[in-house]
Amino acid sequence: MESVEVLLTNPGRNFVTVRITTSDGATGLGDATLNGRELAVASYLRDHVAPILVGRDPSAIEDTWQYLYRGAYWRRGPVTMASIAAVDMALWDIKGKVAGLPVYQLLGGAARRGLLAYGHASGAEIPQIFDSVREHLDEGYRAVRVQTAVPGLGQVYGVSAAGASGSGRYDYEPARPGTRPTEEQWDTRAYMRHLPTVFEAVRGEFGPELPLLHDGHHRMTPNQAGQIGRSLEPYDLFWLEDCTPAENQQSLRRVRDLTSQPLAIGEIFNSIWDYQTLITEQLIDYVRSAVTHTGGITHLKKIMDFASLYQIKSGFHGPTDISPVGQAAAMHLGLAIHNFGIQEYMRHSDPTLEVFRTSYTFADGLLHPGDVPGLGVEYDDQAGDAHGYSPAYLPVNRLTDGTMHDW
Ligand code: GCO
Ligand code: MG
Repeated sequence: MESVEVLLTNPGRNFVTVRITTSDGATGLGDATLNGRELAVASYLRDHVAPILVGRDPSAIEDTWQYLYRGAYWRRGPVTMASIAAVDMALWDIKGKVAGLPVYQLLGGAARRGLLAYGHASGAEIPQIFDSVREHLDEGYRAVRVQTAVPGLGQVYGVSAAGASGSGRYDYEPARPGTRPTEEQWDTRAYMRHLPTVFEAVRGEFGPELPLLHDGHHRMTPNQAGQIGRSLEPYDLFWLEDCTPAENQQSLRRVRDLTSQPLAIGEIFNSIWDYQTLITEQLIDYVRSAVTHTGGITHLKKIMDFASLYQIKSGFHGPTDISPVGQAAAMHLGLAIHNFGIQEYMRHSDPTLEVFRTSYTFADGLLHPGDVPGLGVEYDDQAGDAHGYSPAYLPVNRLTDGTMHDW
């Protein structure tokens, strides 16, 4: 490796990208974006990773992974694992370009024609939710996540302010510009009373076939998660996501005892160890990790192979705070593994797609990473340099009495 650069850009939202150049002039890109903590990853990469990579063999992907993971002594954690992920992706990108093959071919080749994708519908009231679901169907989506406002509460995370008026679903932007997070209000009982009425209406309107998903954003206790899972069973959800914080993996036993609802967990996890109990006890159905936050293609492939022994599938995290490079990496991996389940997908904004030139496609509800050698994404320096880093944070959540809460 001749150079390891860290590129920061904000074409509407912040992205951290690693670009590795080899002595032969080949370049590879990796995504290290950690929403709201971007500068910590950029420093980790610039100050501690780039200097020790220069001069190393770019073809030695597994060895480089172990060198960064074991060599740091301090293991795991989102900053470390996003940094390793970005280097890993860039090395797979280079290997593909050198071989003249798309990365999915290096991972074993296509195991399906394309990746079933789901998008985010949301709204304040049922008619707006219907409109938002319809917009997705018109776009070709064959699976839709449904999020709703809650009567009595103000702005709720996951419900796009623009989407609430029936338009602007591409404006999904969880991090809000500013130097401090905004605060939202939360009431779990009000949410639990309201949510089944929304799914009853959506299922009634769109019929039994459309896969519907929902994200609980870690807001419930295991008992509450079991109750909401049970009350949603009649509406046949594809999955209920992050029903409870899962740092305590064993708490999912309680949820499983209470409901047969398919469960997806893991977007804030960053290593195979976060999944050990969840996978071996079959306490979840879908692995939600992002390639970007879980040590890259090399590590997430290991998690998925482990999960395959327990009939657990992928549902990789893919909001717009994963850059197009991270999205492409997820698509190559998803296309190649046997236990693919579904891929979260939202189109990035036009300014973002001017910085990151993608070659993946979305047609008839299916994503495909394309056949360009490597990951298939190019970085436009001129467009990237036009937008500097600017602070933006996810909101925080408080209960109505002011207590800090998960979201
Ligand atoms: C999802 C997520 C996102 C995250 C966001 C945090 O399911 O897509 O929950 O909305 O909250 O990516 O940065
Ligand atoms: Mg989520």
